[in-house]
Amino acid sequence: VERYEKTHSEEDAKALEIRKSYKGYEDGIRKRLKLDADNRPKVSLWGILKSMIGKDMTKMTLPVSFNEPTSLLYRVVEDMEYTDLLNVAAERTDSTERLVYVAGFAASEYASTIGRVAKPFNPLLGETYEYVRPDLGYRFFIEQVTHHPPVGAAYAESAKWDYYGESAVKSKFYGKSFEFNPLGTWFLHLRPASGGEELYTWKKVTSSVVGIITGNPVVDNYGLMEVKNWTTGEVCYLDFKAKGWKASSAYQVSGRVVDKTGRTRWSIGGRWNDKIYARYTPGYEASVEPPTGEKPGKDQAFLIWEAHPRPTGIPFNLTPFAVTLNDIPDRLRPFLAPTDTRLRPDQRAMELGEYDFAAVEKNRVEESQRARRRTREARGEEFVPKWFQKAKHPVTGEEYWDFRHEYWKVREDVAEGKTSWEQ
Ligand code: CLR
Repeated sequence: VERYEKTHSEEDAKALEIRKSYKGYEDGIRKRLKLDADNRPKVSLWGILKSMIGKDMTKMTLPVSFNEPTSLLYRVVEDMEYTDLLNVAAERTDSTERLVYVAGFAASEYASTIGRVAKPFNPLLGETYEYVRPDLGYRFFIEQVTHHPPVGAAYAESAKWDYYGESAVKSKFYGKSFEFNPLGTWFLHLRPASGGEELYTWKKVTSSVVGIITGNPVVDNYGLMEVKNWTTGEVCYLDFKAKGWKASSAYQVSGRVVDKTGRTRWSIGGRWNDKIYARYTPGYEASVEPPTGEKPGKDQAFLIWEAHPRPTGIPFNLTPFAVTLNDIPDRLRPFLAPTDTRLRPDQRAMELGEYDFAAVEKNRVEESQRARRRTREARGEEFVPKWFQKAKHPVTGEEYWDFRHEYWKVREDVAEGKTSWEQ
């Protein structure tokens, strides 16, 4: 497809464009929260949830002590923790090898779910969030585009790749488990160093909380994931195994990369909470054991991804990456859109351990959201997202949320005093 053929000067132009968004991020990332331990009251999940079997999470009113100081928007940005894999993928000259690393990236986001049995805040309609990493060369933007069902549309970009999609999660509490089923497709445009541009897509697997009844709730992730390269026809199949009774099956992920004729090229295996390996297995699929260092050779497995450590002294079981998200340095404040999640007082209070104030503020912002909806309804108006529009995807033909690429331009104009956020 001609649209996806780009030259390297365009890649440089893209890097320059992204650099304009670095304004406000000069102070670098935050390493800690004010709290070094959370003292949320320990409540029995089952005690509260047992009367809610069959409901989805949006229909539940839960005490704020069930929350973590993140939002569903932040949970999407958390996909960005291991973008180094996308940069590695772009450097590989063999397209099946690129797919190995892209699949590693798709699997990498699950490590952050360990120990996170808490409810992220539900974004308000039209709430936005921007996140820029000058040190890593990318920028990320997300907008809550619908409230029922809750959908966030996101767009991340770097010199070598663009990653976008929607986070729409269907949830249901079954008693034995609480299931979260992501519906949207994620798209990746990769610009390999060897030239051209490729499109990859995949859908996320199911996340679930098990062990609620026995009082030992843990997050599991399971299901099949198909990472497809639309440009070459190659596919990576990944199987996330559900946690069974045997400890050995926990966190297991395995799979293979096949070429466009269906012939296996690589086998993949490991644990999504720890390390994932690949092994060159032309024409057959094989188990993937961590390399022993003994018989080095082309058929030895090699590491494609490793989870970052979880240092102590961070509350709510957040990852070090998640800690950086709600930070609001003084230098950044003047550039933020008024809809930015960092400005939400309830999440800020939660992060500071002021749980009662968080509950009051959460109630207040949600009430004013209801009032805005009533006004819209009385006027016969419908909410229109500001930065994304529904469109048909030019390659896959699916409906998706198209980023109009306006946000960063407006931000730049606001920074130069040429306009204000509410034009
Ligand atoms: C999974 C990966 C998706 C985005 C996503 C959306 C909803 C998240 C889910 C992820 C992980 C599990 C999750 C869920 C919302 C609520 C649920 C955080 C990140 C937690 C574990 C529910 C806790 C139970 C409460 C009732 C206390 O791309």
